[in-house]
Amino acid sequence: MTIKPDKTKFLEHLNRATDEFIDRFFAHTITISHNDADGISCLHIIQNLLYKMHFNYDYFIYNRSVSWENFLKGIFSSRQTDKNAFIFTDVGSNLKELIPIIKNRKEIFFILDHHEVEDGIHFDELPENLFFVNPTIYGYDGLEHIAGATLTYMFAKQVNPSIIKQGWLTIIGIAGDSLKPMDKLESFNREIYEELVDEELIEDKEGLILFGSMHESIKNGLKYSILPFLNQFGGESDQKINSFLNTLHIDPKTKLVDLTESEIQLIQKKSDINSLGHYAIIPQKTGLMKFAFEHALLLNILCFKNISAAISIIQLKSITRYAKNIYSEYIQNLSANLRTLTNEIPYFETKKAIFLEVKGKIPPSNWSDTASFSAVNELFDPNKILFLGGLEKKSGTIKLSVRCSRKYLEKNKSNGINKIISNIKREFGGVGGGHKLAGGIRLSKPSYNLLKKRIDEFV
Ligand SMILES: [Mn+2]
Repeated sequence: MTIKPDKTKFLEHLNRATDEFIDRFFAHTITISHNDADGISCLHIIQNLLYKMHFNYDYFIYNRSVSWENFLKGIFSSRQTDKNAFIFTDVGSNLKELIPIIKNRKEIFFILDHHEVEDGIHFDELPENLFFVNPTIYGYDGLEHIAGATLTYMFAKQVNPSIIKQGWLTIIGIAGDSLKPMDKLESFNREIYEELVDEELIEDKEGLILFGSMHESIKNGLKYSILPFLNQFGGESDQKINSFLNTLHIDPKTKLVDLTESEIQLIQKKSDINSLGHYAIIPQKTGLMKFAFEHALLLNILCFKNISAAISIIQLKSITRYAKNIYSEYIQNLSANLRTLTNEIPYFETKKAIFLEVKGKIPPSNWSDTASFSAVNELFDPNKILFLGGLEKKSGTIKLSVRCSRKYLEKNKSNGINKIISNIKREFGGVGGGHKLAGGIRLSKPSYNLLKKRIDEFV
C-alpha cells in the first residue's frame, strides 16, 4: 500500500525535535552514526553544528555487528544526566531494541533516521527522553525521497541556519544512498539539492553519466563505469575501447567531462550507451573528490577497509595516494567481476529467482559488491531475486549474497530480501539477514540444493 506523504505532519514533528534541541543546553553530546557514506556525511553535519553551538562532543560509528545493548554498554557513562544528549543519525530505527534501553536512561536521545521502522511500534508511547524523527512514518520512502544526510541537514539547518555553508556534505550522502543521476532525485532530496545549487555550494552539470569514473578519461570512463555498467565496454581491453573511440575521431585521453555535445552524441549514436544526465560537483575539492558520486563511493569503500580514513578524508580537499589506490583497485575489480558475470557464469533460473555460482571465478571477498551492482544495473531480469555465491571452504557452507532491484521492490513492497531470508531460514535453517534490497545467508549444501528446487515458494 502506498500512502501519500504527509509533509505538514512530518515537518511539525521535525520542528518539535529541533525546538527541544535548541531549548536545552547540553553539557556533552555524543553522535552515533552509520558506517557508510550517508552516515559519515550525517556525522560531519552534526559535528559542524555542535562546534558552532560550542557544545562538547564526541562520536562513535555503529556498524550493526553487535546488538545495541552491547554497543551502548561500552559508551554509557555511569553518571546519568539530562544535561547529556545522544544523537543517532542514519542508524537507529531498531526501536524494539532501543526503546527499553532509552527508557532506563536519563540522557536525552535524538534519533534522525530514514530506515523503515519495524511493525508494532506505538509512536505516541515513546519514552519522554526520546525524540524520534523518521520521515518513513509519514509516508516517505527512505530510499527514494530522503537520505539520512538530507534529514540531518534539515534538522541542523533549523537549529542553526549557518550550517548551510556545510551543505555540500549533504550531497555526498544523497549520492551515496540514491545511486542516481541528480535529475532523478525526488522529494526532499530534490528540494535540498536545488537549494544547495542555488546557494552555489555545489554545481549541477549535465553530461554523459559513467558513475565510478566521472573524474577519468573517456577511455577509462567506458571501461570502468559501474553505473551504468556498459555491456559493450565494461571491463574490456584498452585496445577494444581505443579502437572504438579512434573510429569516432575522439582522443581516448579526453577527460570525460570535457567531451563536447557532438562527441557525446556521436558516442551514443555508435554504441548502446544511453546515460545522459546530471551530476553534482563539489567546487572546493579537486580530482576524484570533486565528484559527489565518486566521493561517496570512496567513503563507502573506505568504511569497510579503514573507517578512520573514511572519517578523515571527507574533510580533505584532495584524495590521498593511499585512498586513491584503494579506489582504483576496487573499481577495476568490480568492472572485471561484472564482465565475468555477464560473459562466463552459467546461471540457474526459476520463475522467480536466479542463482549465480561464482566460486573460482570471482573472489569471495567481492561477492557482495558484485551482487549489489549487478542488481543496481539490472544485469539480470530485475523482476527476479538474485542469489550469488558458492561454497565457502573454511565453513563448508554455501554463502549467498541475496539482492533484488528497486523495480522488484516497487511491485513487491512487503516482500523484500529480509523477509525472504527469514522465510528461507525458517524452512532450511542457516544464518543470515538483511534489509529490503540486500542481504546474505549461509546454508548447508543439502539445504542449498533444496532451496534451488523450491525457491519460488518463498518469493
Ligand atoms: Mn542512509
